[in-house]
Amino acid sequence: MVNIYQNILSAKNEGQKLLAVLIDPEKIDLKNVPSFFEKVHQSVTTHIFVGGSTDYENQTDTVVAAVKKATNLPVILFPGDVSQISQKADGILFLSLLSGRNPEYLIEQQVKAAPILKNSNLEILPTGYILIDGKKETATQKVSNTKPISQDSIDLILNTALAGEFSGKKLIYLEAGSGATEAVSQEIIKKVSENLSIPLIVGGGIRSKEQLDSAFNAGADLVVIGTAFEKNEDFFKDLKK
Ligand code: 1GP
Repeated sequence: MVNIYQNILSAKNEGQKLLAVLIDPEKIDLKNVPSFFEKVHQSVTTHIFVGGSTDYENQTDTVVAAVKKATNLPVILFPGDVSQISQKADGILFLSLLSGRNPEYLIEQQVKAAPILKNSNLEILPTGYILIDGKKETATQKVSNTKPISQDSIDLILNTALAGEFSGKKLIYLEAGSGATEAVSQEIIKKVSENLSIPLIVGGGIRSKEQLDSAFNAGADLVVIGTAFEKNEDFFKDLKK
């Protein structure tokens, strides 16, 4: 069995940076999965995340099955809600939306997911999820009915991340939102990563090798990219092993 969290921790301790490709079950065309993964495997990608704010046609399980068939990389669910749990994945980001004040996404969805996860082999990764203003209204904002934190409120972002760590979260995810116009700033990543002991995930609006490197240099341990690969699979060529 893969030990996802231990591997992320070891990578952090060794200074090895991690890249997750995000697959949105509502957007991927199943017949393109094998060719998509040929490109993924030539790149420095280390993890696959599967999820989105919504999955109206319940595609998650089918997509996870196709992805598992195409890769040996760890496949981690990044669910928008309790309906997006597939037992075929390796792990799940057990997210609490710490930036918001909507109990539905702070604890209610988690209570609903508990009996499903109790009887599953998915590795559970407790994650403090922090929405940061990426200058574009995101699906997560709309679905969760919460507001992101302004990029100017660095102390609030830091204190939210610390509150997550002190509550026992094993990961903190700074999220500018899928397709964000503005990615999370280097200043925020630096401040949070310097003050956190647990691994830091950063995603939203990263669409170039330069942005990826600057997120890593600022202190991100794992970066998540989705939209840039959806729009242009040639981007993988810039990220060759
Ligand atoms: C969104 O952080 C992820 O949840 C990835 O964002 O699609 O903008 O790469 P992008």
